[in-house]
Parts: sequence; structure tokens; C-alpha cells
Amino acid sequence: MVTLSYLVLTPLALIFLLLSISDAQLSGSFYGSSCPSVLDIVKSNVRSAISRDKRQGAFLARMYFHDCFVQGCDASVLLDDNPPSIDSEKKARPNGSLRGFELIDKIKDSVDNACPGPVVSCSDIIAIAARDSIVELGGPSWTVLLGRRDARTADRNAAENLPSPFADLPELIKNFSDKGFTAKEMVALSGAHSIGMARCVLFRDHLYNGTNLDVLVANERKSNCPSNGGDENVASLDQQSPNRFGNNFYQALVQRRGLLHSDQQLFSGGSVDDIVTTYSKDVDTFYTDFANAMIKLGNINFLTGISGEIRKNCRKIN
Ligand code: HEM
Ligand SMILES: *[C@@H]1O[C@H](CO)[C@@H](O)[C@H](O)[C@H]1NC(C)=O
Ligand SMILES: *[C@@H]1O[C@H](CO)[C@@H](O)[C@H](O)[C@H]1NC(C)=O
Ligand SMILES: CC(=O)N[C@H]1CO[C@H](CO)[C@@H](O)[C@@H]1O
Repeated sequence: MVTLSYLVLTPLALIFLLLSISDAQLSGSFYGSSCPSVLDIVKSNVRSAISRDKRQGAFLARMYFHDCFVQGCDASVLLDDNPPSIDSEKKARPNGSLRGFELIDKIKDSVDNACPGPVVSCSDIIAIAARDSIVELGGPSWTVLLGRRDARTADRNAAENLPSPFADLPELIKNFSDKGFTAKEMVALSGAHSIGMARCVLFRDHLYNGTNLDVLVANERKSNCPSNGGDENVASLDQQSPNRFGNNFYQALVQRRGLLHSDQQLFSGGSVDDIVTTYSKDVDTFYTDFANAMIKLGNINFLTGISGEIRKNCRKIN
């Protein structure tokens, strides 16, 4: 009888339930009692991965962006192809270079060993790992808000439409404003290109046909990115300090040394030049704005309550 009265929701209780779902908030202490060690476990895994290969930090930071921009921060990015139900985002063109999936698997295993259930979602692991990567590479820290659940769907078409390296400034601004970000936040988030690498095929046209870049730098970079061939050759997005998070990226833009056309668009006589200039001179302002924008990125369409699930294996739905 007791169970029954629990199951039969009165209209009033139903309204409260719906309100509590739509009001759902993430919280820094979400796993405080269910998995208190999660933050330490993710951090130590990220640290040891980066100590072996610095680029792992870039993989994780980028994964967080691609996860949150497609369908919300719900680990849809991690789902392997499984037709007809899962059309993997990994097959999408801009995703072709996304990496770090094995590292996420490894972290998830460590977390689930410590906290069986599982209780920690793959989407929260991505969010924590992205923050830890930025910190480990010398960038700012922030409190990662937690409590996201994992999607049971993926959206390959949305993954095809991530902002393009060939986009001009108005398109970049539009892409981010569609997700609720100001132009300033878009510029701050682009500072993630202070670490990591890009493939020749994505910046060749900028080198050979670009009108807004330093000629000497362009010539230097052409040696590793011929006009024909070498599509998969890589170059650092920030030449000066590729493995250290900082504001050198913006200094390079002011000097017209951006590797991607889209990056150099942020300093090209348009409406955000002054923001780039500020960040190039004032690393503290950049760090504050970057950290706040990363938290905001983590708030896009997350699942809570009874939506989604806590995946056992990040690569497939339960
Ligand atoms: C403003 C729009 C953006 C565009 C057009 C863009 C485009 C790109 C491209 C084309 C690459 C190279 C991919 C490849 O070689 O296959 C790249 C790499 C990267 N992106 Fe972005 N991105 C943007 C925003 C962001 C944001 C918001 C973040 C994170 C907060 C981010 C993090 C990264 C990182 C860390 C890498 C290096 C990854 C590696 O070393 O493999 N990007 N991005
Ligand atoms: C970015 O803008 C272009 C052009 O308007 C559009 O085709 C693309 O779908 C947009 N992508 C996102 C993520 O909004
Ligand atoms: C430069 O632009 C021209 C005209 O759009 C194009 O045909 C050519 O392939 C471009 N060159 C490179 C190296 O991308
Ligand atoms: C990792 C991954 O799935 N990469 C795919 C990205 O997209 C290209 C096609 O555009 C595929 O060939 C890759 O296998």
C-alpha cells in the first residue's frame, strides 16, 4: 500500500516534480557523498596522460567543446557508431580529428572502480577532464559544476555543423550567439587554441590565399604544408608556446600570425579587435573570462533528473 501511494502521483506532486526537473541545477558538490574521490581520480589520470603526451590536454579541452555544442553536454560525442540507433558524431567531418577517447575510457574505468553503480556520468567526466587539462597546462582553474546525465542519442548532423575554420567573423559570432554566447565569450573561448594542433588541410588556403597574415610566418609554415599534398601534416595553433596555456595566442593574432583563418578573423579590423588586444595584454582578464565562458559552455542543454542515463560504457548506451 505504501509503495502504491508513492507511485500514484497527485496532480500537485506531478507539478512539483516537473518544476524540480525544469529547475534542475548543476552543483559543484553533486558527487560529495556518492563519489567523493571523483575529482582526485580524474585529475591524477589527466596529469599522468599529459606528462606522457602534452597534446592529450588539447584533446580533452576540444572534446568538451564538441560535446557541449552538439545536443548539449551529454557525452553524445563519445558514442560509437551503432546503426540504426546511433549515427556517431565521430563520423562527422569536423570530428575526424577529435581524439582522447581511450583516455576517457580509462578515466571512466578508474572512477567506476572507486564508485560502482556507476554513479558518475561520462559527460561530467569530460567536463572535469577539460578543466584539469587547462590547469595542468598552466591555465586558470574553476569549479566544475556537476550532475549531468548521459544522452541515449547522438546527432551527427549537428556535429557536421560545428563552427568552421573557414568561417568569417560574422558567421563565428552567429554560431556562438545561437548557443547563447556573446562575441566576447566567443573570443575568450577561442583562447583554447593556445594549445594543440591543426591539420594542413584546414589552414592551407589561409597560408596560400589569406590576405590577413604575416608573410614571413606564412612562408615558414608552408614548408610543412605544401600547396599540394601533406593534408594530414600538423602545426601548432599557437607557435610560441604550443603546450602551455596562456595569452600568447592573442599576441600572435595581433601580429597576424593566426594559423586558422577563423582565428585570424578575430583580429581583422572587425568588431572584436579590441577584445583580442585586451586579452593579448592582460592575461588575468583573459583567464577570468575564459573560466566563466567554460562554465557557461558546460551549462548547454544538460540532462538531469530522470532524463538520459549514467552510462556504464561511455561508447554505448546502457
Ligand atoms: C571559434 C570557433 C572554433 C573553430 C572554427 C575551431 C576550429 C578548430 C580546428 C579546425 C582545429 C584543428 C582540427 C584538426 O586539425 O582536425 C581545432 C583544434 C582545437 N580546438 Fe578549436 N575551434 C573553435 C573553437 C574552439 C573552442 C571553443 C575550444 C575549446 C574551448 C577549442 C579547442 C580546440 C583545441 C584544444 C584544439 C587542438 C586539438 C588537438 O591538438 O588535436 N576550439 N579547432
Ligand atoms: C554556423 O553558421 C553556418 C552559416 O550560417 C551554418 O551553416 C552552421 O550550421 C552554423 N553552425 C552552428 C554550430 O551554429
Ligand atoms: C587559392 O584560391 C583559389 C581560388 O579560390 C583556389 O583555386 C586555390 O585552390 C587556392 N589555393 C590553395 C592552396 O588553397
Ligand atoms: C574518428 C573518426 O570517426 N573519423 C572519421 C571522420 O570523418 C571521416 C570522413 O569525413 C572518416 O573517414 C573518419 O573515419
